[in-house]
Formats: sequence, C-alpha cells, structure tokens
Amino acid sequence: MTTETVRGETSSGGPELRQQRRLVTDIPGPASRKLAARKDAAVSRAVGTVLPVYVTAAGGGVVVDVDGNSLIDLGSGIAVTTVGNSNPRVADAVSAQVGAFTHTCFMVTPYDGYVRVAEELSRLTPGDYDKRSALFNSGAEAVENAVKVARAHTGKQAVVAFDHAYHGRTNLTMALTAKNMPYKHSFGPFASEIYRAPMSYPFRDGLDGIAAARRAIDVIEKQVGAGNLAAVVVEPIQGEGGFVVPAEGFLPALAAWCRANDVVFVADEVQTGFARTGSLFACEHEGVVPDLIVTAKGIAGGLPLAAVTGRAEIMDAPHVGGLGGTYGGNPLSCAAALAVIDGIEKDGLLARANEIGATMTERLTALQARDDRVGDVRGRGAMIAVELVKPGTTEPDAELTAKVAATAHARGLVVLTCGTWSNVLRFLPPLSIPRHLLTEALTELEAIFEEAR
Ligand code: PLZ
Repeated sequence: MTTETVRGETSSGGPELRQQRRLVTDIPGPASRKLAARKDAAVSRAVGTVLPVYVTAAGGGVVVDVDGNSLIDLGSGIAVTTVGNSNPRVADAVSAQVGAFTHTCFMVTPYDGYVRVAEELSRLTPGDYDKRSALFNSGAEAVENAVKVARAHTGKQAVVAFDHAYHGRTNLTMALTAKNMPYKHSFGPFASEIYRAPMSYPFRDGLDGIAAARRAIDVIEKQVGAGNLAAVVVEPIQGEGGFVVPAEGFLPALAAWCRANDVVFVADEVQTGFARTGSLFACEHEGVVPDLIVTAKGIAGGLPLAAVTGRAEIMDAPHVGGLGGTYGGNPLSCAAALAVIDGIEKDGLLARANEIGATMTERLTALQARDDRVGDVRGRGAMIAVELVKPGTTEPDAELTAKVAATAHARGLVVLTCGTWSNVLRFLPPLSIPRHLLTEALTELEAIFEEAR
C-alpha cells in the first residue's frame, strides 16, 4: 500500500487523494446505484454511462466515488485530463479567473486570455508559417468550423473523411463520423457533400503507407474530384475508431496530395493533441504540417475549450463576424489552457507520456506474445490499445472485449473500449498517474486476460 498523495500541498487545497486502488463495495456500490436510479428518472436514457460509479473526487491516477471506492484512471475522461484531474496549476488559474470575471463574450468585449491562447497555439502547432486561431467549446464544434473555413477559403464544398473516423455528434460531424451505432442511428438525414475514403489500417489491410495513400487518393480523385474538394479531414491516430495508427508515409502522402490540389488538409487532433501521444501533436511524429489543426479535450484540463488553428490566409478567408459563438474561448477555459500549456512544458509531460507508452507497450506486447486473442498492440505515448480477435485470426472479438472491460471495471480500473467492431481496449491514463498505479493496473489486466480463457 502507498501513502503517496496529490493535492495536499497546493494552494487550491482540497482533500488529499491517496494514490491507491481501493474497493470497499461492489462496483457500482449502493450510493452509486441510488444515484443511477435518480439518473434514470431525470436524465434521458440516450445519455449512457460506461462505468456508473458517481464521482466525488479525482486526481493523480485515481477516480474516487460516493461509496469511497478509489479506481485507477486509464481513461482521463476520454483523453481530456491529460495533465491530471484538478491539476493544481489549472485549479489555481481557474480560481483566480473566477474571481476576476467569468464571461463577457469575446465577440462583445474581448479579453487577453483568448488572445494568449491563440498566440500559444501559433507557437506550438506544427508549421512555421503565419497562423491564426478561433476558439470554440467542443471538438465537434471546432471540426464544423474547420469545414466552414476550408469552404470559404477554397470556394469548394466537398469534404473527405475516412473509414473508422470519429469527428463528433452534431449534424455535420455525424456525417463525417463513420460508425452508425451509437452515433448516427435514426438521426439522419446527414449533411451532404461528405465522402468517405479508405483509411490506412496496417493490422487489417497489410498495406504500406504509400500504397494505402494511393488507394485513398484514387477513391478521392475518381469519386469526388479535387476540383470539388474543399478539405480532407483526418485523425493522425484514429481515436473512437480503434486507435488506428496509419502506416508510415500515409499522412505525408495525403498532405502532399492536398497541397498540390488546393485542398485544405485538416488534422483532427482533438483526441491526440496536447502531449497525449508523447509529442504535442500526433502529426509531428511524421513531420506532417497540416493547413488547419483542430484541438480540444486535453487543451484545457477538463474545462470546455476547442480551437481551429492554421494558415493565416485560410483562417482569415471567412468574412468578418463569420465565426464565433457565445462561449467560444470562455475566460475560465482560456485560463485553464494557459495553465495546461505551462504545465506540459514545466512538468516535462512529453517525456512522461513516452515513458507511460513504453511501459504499456512492453507489458501489452509481452501479453500478446503469450495470448493469441491479442491481435495487435498499437498507439503512441499514453494512447495505447489492444485489438482483440478470435485466436489466431483477425476476426474481431467484441464479446471478449466487453467481458475484459466489465471485469476491469469491477476490479477498479477505468478502461474504455473503442473500434468499428467494438473490439479494441484502449488506455488513456492521465500523465499524472503514479508509476505504481500504472504497473498495478497492467498486472491486474494480465490476470483478467488469464481468467477470461
Ligand atoms: N474528434 C478525434 O475523439 C471526441 C467522443 C465520445 P467533442 N471523442 C470522444 C462520445 O461518445 O461522444 C472527438 C474526437 C475526435 C472530435 C471529437 C468530438 O469532440 O468535444 O466530444 O465534441
């Protein structure tokens, strides 16, 4: 047992959170079950919950629930609390901002925090060209705005997204998202002028990056035509679609084709951005410089913020007043984002993401070597997944995936699944997770796989 704690020494205070896995009731426990019953009576059933323990505190590498259980966090609220829940830098910055002012609407009476976030995005995102940003509330809203900007800039309408893509749940982003259930089913009609191209998926297509790019570009040229195409939108590593890492060379070839054809290359780094993959942005692993980059999630440590950043001439294409929204770049979110950026740099979080990635990859690759239900281990940094298959085949095993995830939940591990076939178990720990908790979680997972034989 450990006595390691977080938060105790910060000015933002709060109770100390012991960094330990501790189960004192069933998962979910009685207090959580009571809350779940109230949820059922008050919240639309359409809003599901993966692991219905009701949270009272979270930080470091744990999530604590109303029954007093302390679970190991391998999800970061879907890749959001990369710097840790209630990160002290974020908590202090937001507290100070709450005391100063909470909202004015940047479009009415602006403030420095928004401008500073935009300056930081210009400094940090790939590409040494002149940049501009616009801030929004959610990943989906930012993706929509990237499409608006690309259309205004090119005067063209078509947009290409990929197989297994996930870009959001609004009408336009549902159209960009590939998977029907649960994201699109019964919610059509969808936005027009969206086309889908094949993704590079090395485990399933066996193609190298150049061949996969040629296949995608051929579909785009034959079925859409560069003359109609405003933007290609791609996640440099797909998130909800299964942590699909495209084969080396795929993204650079696609970006080069876009550049040669007056097509805006949009990198959706909503899930991969802000240190998650061991570099600030996943595009950097292959030196890809997007025209527009979409960020959200990890940018603000849990406060809602999203951004579109890119070439000044593209971002300035829409008319004055053409982009905005009541809350976009809210002062609290901007204060949080500046603290996140500061923390990533000062706390050496890129190195930490790589260290976490090395630990997870080593342990999971060893598991794969002795367990032929683990078809693939992939990802970068603190964004790692295993794809589960029927032994020795590539046939997806969603049932096993659900069983392993459910057992992990019952044993106090917050794990998520993903993938077009729901057969991918993904790990997105906060970079604040103590080493001993990561190791304990991996040991527990190994035992769960063993027992699930
Ligand atoms: N682009 C790459 O991963 C959000 C979705 C969870 P929002 N992913 C988590 C769910 O089931 O709704 C995401 C993403 C990528 C865009 C988005 C959308 O971001 O902030 O959820 O709108």
